[in-house]
Amino acid sequence: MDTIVALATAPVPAGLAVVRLSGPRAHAIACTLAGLPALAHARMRLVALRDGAELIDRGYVVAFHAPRSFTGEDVAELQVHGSLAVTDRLIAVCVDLGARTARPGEFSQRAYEHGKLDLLQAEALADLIGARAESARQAALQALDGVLSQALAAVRLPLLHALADIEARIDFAAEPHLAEVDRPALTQRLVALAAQLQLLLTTTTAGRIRLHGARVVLYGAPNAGKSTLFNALCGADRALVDARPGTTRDTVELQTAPDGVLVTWIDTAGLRDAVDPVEQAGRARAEAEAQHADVVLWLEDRAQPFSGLPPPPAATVLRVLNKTDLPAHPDWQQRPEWQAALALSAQHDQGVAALRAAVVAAVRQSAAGTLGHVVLSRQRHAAAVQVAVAALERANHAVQHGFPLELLAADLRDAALALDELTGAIVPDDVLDAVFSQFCIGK
Ligand SMILES: Nc1nc2c(ncn2[C@@H]2O[C@H](COP(=O)(O)OP(=O)(O)O)[C@@H](O)[C@H]2O)c(=O)[nH]1
Ligand SMILES: [Mg+2]
Repeated sequence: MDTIVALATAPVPAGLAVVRLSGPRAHAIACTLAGLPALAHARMRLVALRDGAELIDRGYVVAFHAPRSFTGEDVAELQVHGSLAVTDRLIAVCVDLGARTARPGEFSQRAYEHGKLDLLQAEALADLIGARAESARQAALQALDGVLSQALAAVRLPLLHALADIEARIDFAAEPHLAEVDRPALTQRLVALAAQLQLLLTTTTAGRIRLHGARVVLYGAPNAGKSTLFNALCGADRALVDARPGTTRDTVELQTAPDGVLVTWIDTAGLRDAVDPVEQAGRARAEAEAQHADVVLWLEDRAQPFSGLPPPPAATVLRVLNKTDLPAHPDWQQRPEWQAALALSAQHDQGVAALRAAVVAAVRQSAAGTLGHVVLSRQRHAAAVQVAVAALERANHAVQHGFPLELLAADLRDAALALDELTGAIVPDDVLDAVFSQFCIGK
């Protein structure tokens, strides 16, 4: 096994930086740099780090002895001044002394290979490092602690028992004392396992919202004040909003974290001229955004009559009446569905905080999930669970129709395999590569 080295902190000037080594030569290289004969486990030492006679920097060195380290291998960390000149030179010397530079995610991959983390936990670690809000930090940390792995084990173990049961009957088919398969009981077991997985699948939306944020779309007729409200809600000045001007999409997005909840605000733009075909395309896009939104803010101008827009196609719609600083149009008195609408003035920042709080509450509800801390957070997870559910359904079909036990066993094996791919117990190399290549170098 090679010894790898990389900068574990961000490659920018900073107060401190950490260079990390992992592998059989990690301690020897650190000792050479520090001029020490040996390094005790987990004890920091202030040392002069030298390339031969030349001082590179002064800093701390700490060693972790296998298997009591992040990767499960011998690890050494050099904590130095956060200068790229220092860390580049240190890494170059480590390479001279026999290390090679690490690939993206290679430290985490080694931790996985040495059983320090399962694949779900390795992904959770990447999510934790990338977490931009409390909701994401909490979700990632729960998964890192193994709550998702445990929820899957609770399905996998009974599944393996059922499989072992069937395989025993196949292997000892000639034995007269072995009872027939109790098909109704087996059906019951399989249905229960499939239901557990289906429940897990329902957490996918909550997982996405916790880790990547809820999509909140501003919907409404031109001039309702969507862009003004967008800016007020984001608490961003124009410059920041303009940071992502009409790219290929007709919408402007900005992410903030009010109250620790990640929200991507989406202003649907381009609804300027009702007869213009471009405007029609813009409206179609706005409607598509609304359809995929977690929350839609339907904005109307209270000083004007109702726009006549159709209700947006979304699960959660919050009705908002804007321009309360102007006299209300009498039309609104005849619209009972708008009586409970939040009234505000985007331009004068009146009522905006209340709307933001209402959005946070709605997002919290969508992120609540059905299994507490357990959420599926990636497409990979949902896809694998779906494969397992489909295999269990095939197995059930086989049981009910009296198919040969061999077919039943194959279906159960497929289901178990899908779960094993998820945790990484058994996993094809391309899946591994896909997971770890999402990491940055040094993680
Ligand atoms: N009086 C008043 N005018 C507003 C308010 N919010 C927006 N406007 C004005 O309404 C017009 C349209 O606003 P804009 O945000 O561009 O609407 P959009 O087309 O829905 O994005 C602009 O002239 C805004 O200044 C408000 O609360 N009160
Ligand atoms: Mg606008």
